[in-house]
Formats: sequence, structure tokens, C-alpha cells
Amino acid sequence: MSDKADVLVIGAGFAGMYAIYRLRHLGLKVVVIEAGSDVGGTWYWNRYPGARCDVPSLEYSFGFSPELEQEWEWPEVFSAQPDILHYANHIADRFDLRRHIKFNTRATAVTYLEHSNQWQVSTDSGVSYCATYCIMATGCLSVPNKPEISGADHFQGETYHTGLWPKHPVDLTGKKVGIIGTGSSAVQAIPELATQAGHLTVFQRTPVYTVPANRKAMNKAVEDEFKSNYRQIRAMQQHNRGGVSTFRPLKSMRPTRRLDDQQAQSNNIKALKPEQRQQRLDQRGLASILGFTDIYNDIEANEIANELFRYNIKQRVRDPQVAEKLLPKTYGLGCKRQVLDRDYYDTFNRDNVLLVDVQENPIAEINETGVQTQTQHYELDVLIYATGFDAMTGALLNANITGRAGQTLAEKWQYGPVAYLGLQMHGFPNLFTVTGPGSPSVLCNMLVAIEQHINWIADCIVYLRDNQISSIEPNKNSELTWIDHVNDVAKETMFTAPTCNSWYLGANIQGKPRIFMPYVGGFPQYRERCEQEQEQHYPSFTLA
Ligand code: NA7
Repeated sequence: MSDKADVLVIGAGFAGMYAIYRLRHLGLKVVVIEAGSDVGGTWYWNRYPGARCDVPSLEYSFGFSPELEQEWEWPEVFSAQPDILHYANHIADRFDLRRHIKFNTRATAVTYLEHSNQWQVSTDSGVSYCATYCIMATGCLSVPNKPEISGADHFQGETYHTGLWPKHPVDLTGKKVGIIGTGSSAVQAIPELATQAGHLTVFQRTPVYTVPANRKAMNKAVEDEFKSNYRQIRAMQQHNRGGVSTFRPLKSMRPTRRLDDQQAQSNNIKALKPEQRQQRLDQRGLASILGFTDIYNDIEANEIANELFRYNIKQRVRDPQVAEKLLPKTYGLGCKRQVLDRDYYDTFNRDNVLLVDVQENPIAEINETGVQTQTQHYELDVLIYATGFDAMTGALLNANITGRAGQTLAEKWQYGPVAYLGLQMHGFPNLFTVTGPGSPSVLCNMLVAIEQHINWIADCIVYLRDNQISSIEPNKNSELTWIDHVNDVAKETMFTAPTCNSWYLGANIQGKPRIFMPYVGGFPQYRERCEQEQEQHYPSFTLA
């Protein structure tokens, strides 16, 4: 069976949802294919205890509907997963989006039919769909990484992955729980799991730098001030490198902390004496260390900040041996995505929590009853993988995309992702990617990045339609030049330091080419480049 549309969208997360809203207004027939049973993408799948966004919700929200902006109320400054999923569901209902979405349906192949200039999407429901345009709204962190550990299938207890957490409640009361990984997901989950489980064993390979999250409930006066200034705030987001406004509500209410002149002026950690650094940490908290600019491009400054972090961990964790294991020593701040936590270090002071360093004592196998390291067996009822994702390229490659002349995306990307502006690939006409590799994506407020991409794609489709142009794709040279630029701007940062291994670099997936995938040059510069293309009628593309 086959069905026809004007635009096929893969994924019903925030990107897919906004694509429906925006493209439907253009009179286009939009069909969305979604593997899950409902909307929400990342926030649909990542239901693990403690899951929470690291961008303030008044900013991590859509700006396309002033009415929605005014009416929606966020209970906390940084929202928990259930509240964000609630927001996604509200949008689906409010704008009547669900009727465009084929739920519980996975795209198994995405193929360009050259003779008809159409994209065909085959699905596991047996129905295939054809359309002129195809938009991959598949998310940046949507393919969970589950490491192959010998014997894992033999484990007789319950097994979960943080990125595929079930919808039904998981009762951990009194159980012996193990968690592999100490990245963002694990750092959020561990304090929650420790309070629910009888006993928690944390299998850590690489310690993390984490700072306490803002855990405040929403202040009504702040919310009101935001809502009165939302247009200005949305405009400010467009000019901020991370897509987050610099709007500061209720300035007069904030206590002014006295710092000596040198501290107040300096944004460089190296310019301060050790006692001044400590004073800043004591007065403004650990997160203030992240505000020094030199720590991101000067190895010496970076190490000073790392050492302050380590000192802080030693202060927090009572058992010196456990504290020592928690100290990150093999890489510096700014290499990985900054992690935010609620009581992470305090959790290791609990009697029912055990930290196992699997760098020192590697996991040999998983068997029927638990995890066996080289020297010890840990009996478990529940094993949780918090082992991350095949980020940025995983979902695109999994979709089995084939472009012109039978070239697959896997062939094109065998040495790493090559795309223009993270929006399109040469050889794949009329196929668009939302927040694809080479765009600010995960280094930006995702909702701001998504709106910008969907608007660009929608405007592009309007231009093609109005000018009777049947296809668009970037020139080969444009994407190569862009990739060089993406690499160049990343080179001088801690993101690509020789000791750094992160999912941004693909380093967490065996065999994945080591390439820094997001664009670190800043959202405003990137957006201007996208706008230039449109204003100048797509000079870096071939229009057929
Ligand atoms: P991350 O940040 O990739 O963390 C994955 C964790 O799992 C990390 O601590 C890994 O250690 C660990 N890991 C992975 N494989 C193994 C094996 N085989 N053995 C032991 N430990 C392992 O994923 P998250 O889900 O926490 O966060 C991803 C993003 O989602 C995050 O940045 C936010 O943007 C939201 P490693 O460091 O590789 O030694």
C-alpha cells in the first residue's frame, strides 16, 4: 500500500510538530512518521527518574505562538521531563497536530526516486509514502547506545536504558539496582534511584564535572516579567550564541554580592590570586567558575578551574577513597556538555550507594545475577544502562537513506558527516535535516534552533514552489567549504582538546569517525549565513 503527500516528516518531536504547524499553513499535505505512540521525541523516550532540561523553560519553549507563550505556565525554572512532555502534548492538541502523524510506525528506508523526483519512505507498518520533500526531524540524541558487554542477554533481572525508559511505573523499592554510566542522564538519575532503591551500585568509567542545578519553583513575578517582554526576549535569543536571551528579570530583587575590584572586573581565572578564586567560589558557587572565559581556550587556565572543581568534590564527599574516584582527571572542563545535578555528590555519602570504578576494575561480563568485574561480582535485581546515544548522525544513518544514483548516506558519510549548514546534503535533492551535523543544534537552545530550521525549510519550499523549481541541493564545494569552517572554529576550543572524548566528537561509539559535529561558531553567525542564502536566492545550491 502507498500514500502520497507533499512533505514527509520523520519524527514527531518538537521539530516534527512545528513542521506540521508551519507547512500546513502553506497548504501542503504533511505526513509525519513516528516510531513512538505519541509526540514529544526526546521527552517521550527519556522518562527516567530525574530527567530534566538544562535550559530554563521560559526560554526552552516555542516562540511561534504569542498566545501559547502567554497562557502556558511552567511550574519550575528548569522543567522536569513530565512537564515538558505535558507541554508537547498540549501543543499537539491545541494545534490539532496528531491527525497528521502515523504513530507506532518506523521508517525503514528513505529512498530518492530519480525518475519522479520524489522521496519514498518505507515503513514497518507495510505502508510506504511518497512526497516531493522529505524532512528528517529525527533528533540529535535519539539512538540509544547500548555497549556490547559479554553475557548481557543472560541477565535474569530487569534491564532498562535511560533513553528508552518504559511508560509504565518502574518500582525499585527494596531492589538491588545497578547503573552503568555517569554522564548527564546518570547524574540526574542516580540521586533519584538512590532514594527509591534498596541499594544502588554505580559503575563509573569516567568521572564527570557537574554543577548544582537551579532547583527553584517558578516565581510568579519573574514569569510575568518574562511574559511582558517575550517579543524582546525572542529577539535576544536570535543574537545569543546559545540561543538563550540575556534578559534578567527583577534586577532590583537580586542581592548584590560584594567582590573586590579585581574580581569583579576579571573574567579570566588566571588574573586572580588563589584566594580570590576561592572567594569567588565560596560567594557565588561552583557554577560561577564556568563564567571564566579563559578556561575554554587556555590549557593552564582550564587546569586551574579543574583543580577547583576537584577540591570542591573532596569537600562534599565524606569518604576520601570514594571522593578520589569521583575526581575527573583525564580531561578538562569545556570538553563535554556541562552537566547539572541535584545532590549528585551527596548521594555518594549515603549508606546504600556504592561506587565501582570500572576503569580501574573493568566489567568482565554480565551474567544471570549481575555484573562481574575482573575482581568482584555485584548481585543485582535491576540493571540500568545510562550509556548515552549515537549522537547527531545515528538516527539519520539508521533510516537507510539513499539519494541520487543509488548513493547511500552511509557511503557519503563513511569518513564523517558532510552536509551544508546541517540542512541539506549534495546528492540528496529536496531532503532536509533539522538540526543536522554542521549546525549549532546541541550547542544551542534546541527549540530556538528547531524553529529557525523549520522556518528556513518552509521558506525554501515556498521559493521553489513560487518559482516552479523542482529540486534543491547544495553544491559539493559549498558543503566541503562549510565543513572546513565547522572544523576550524572547533579547533581552538576545549571541545577538541587531544584528551577530550565526547559524543560531540563521536568518540563514545566504536568505529565512528572522530569529527566535531555541531557548529560552535555561534547561533547568530550561523543564522545570518542561512538568511544570506535565502536573500541571495541560494547561491551555494543547485536549483533544478
Ligand atoms: P553520555 O553523556 O554519553 O554518558 C554516557 C555514560 O555511559 C558515560 O559515563 C560513559 O562513560 C558511560 N559508558 C558508555 N559505555 C560504557 C561502557 N561500556 N562501560 C562503562 N561505562 C560506559 O550520555 P547521557 O545519556 O548521560 O547524556 C547524553 C546527552 O543527553 C547529554 O549530554 C545531554 O545533552 C542530554 P565514558 O565517559 O564513555 O567513559
